[in-house]
Amino acid sequence: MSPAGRFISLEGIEGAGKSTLARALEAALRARGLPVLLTREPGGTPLAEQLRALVLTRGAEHISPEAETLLMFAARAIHLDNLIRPALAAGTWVICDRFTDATRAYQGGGCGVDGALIEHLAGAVHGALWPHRTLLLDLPVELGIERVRGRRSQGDRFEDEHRRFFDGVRRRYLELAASEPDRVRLLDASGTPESLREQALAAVADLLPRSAD
Ligand code: Z5A
Repeated sequence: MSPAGRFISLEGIEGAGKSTLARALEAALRARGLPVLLTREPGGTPLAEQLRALVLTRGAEHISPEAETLLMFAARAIHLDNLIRPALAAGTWVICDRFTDATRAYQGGGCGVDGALIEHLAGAVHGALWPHRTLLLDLPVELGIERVRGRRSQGDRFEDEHRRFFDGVRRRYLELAASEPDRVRLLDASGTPESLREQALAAVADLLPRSAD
């Protein structure tokens, strides 16, 4: 039987460089001979990607932060059942671009959804299954906005939110890193992609099998 895989999530405000780092980390782990699955939230499976499109695309109809939260966890439940849990059980390393910490930071810290609701849903949807390591890519909000400015012509409903929203998101992320320092590792995302990759590899080094480090 394969040893259980490792679950790594990447978090941060928009433009922090998660997607760029996810690809670099995937390549680095593969180079060490490890089987890797790169996935993202919301999304990751065909049905969960449909929920992603639904929740991220601005529509005329109002969606409350609580409804957003429920949709995030619905997509997460599908993603866990159909992709993440089977991959981990098969010994695959899962790199997930965002997970429940994003709900805590965006819906909780940014939109003011009751933390007790988020924790209740997290418990119901994934219980004790949390990432073995979460890499929090931290950078000033202005720098994140600068990096993604002009990339999308219409912007999605989250990127239309103002800076104060992202300040709240970043603050909540930093609180999470302070409260769970073993799982959530803070990386300085203001430097080059290469420096971020080195920080990320150092932050997961203790998870690597001895022959692969
Ligand atoms: N969301 C939520 O509200 N609740 C939840 O529970 C979950 C998600 C799971 C989609 O997420 C939205 O869903 C997100 C939160 C919400 N909305 N927002 N904001 P996403 O992860 O798919 O989208 P995103 O956060 O907008 O990702 P992003 O803007 O693509 O950022 P990124 O992945 O962190 O960055 P990147 O694509 O790697 O890089 C952005 C740009 O910066 C690009 O031009 C790069 O070439 C450049 N870059 C990257 N790294 C660097 C460095 N180190 N230096 C300079 N430039 C760099």
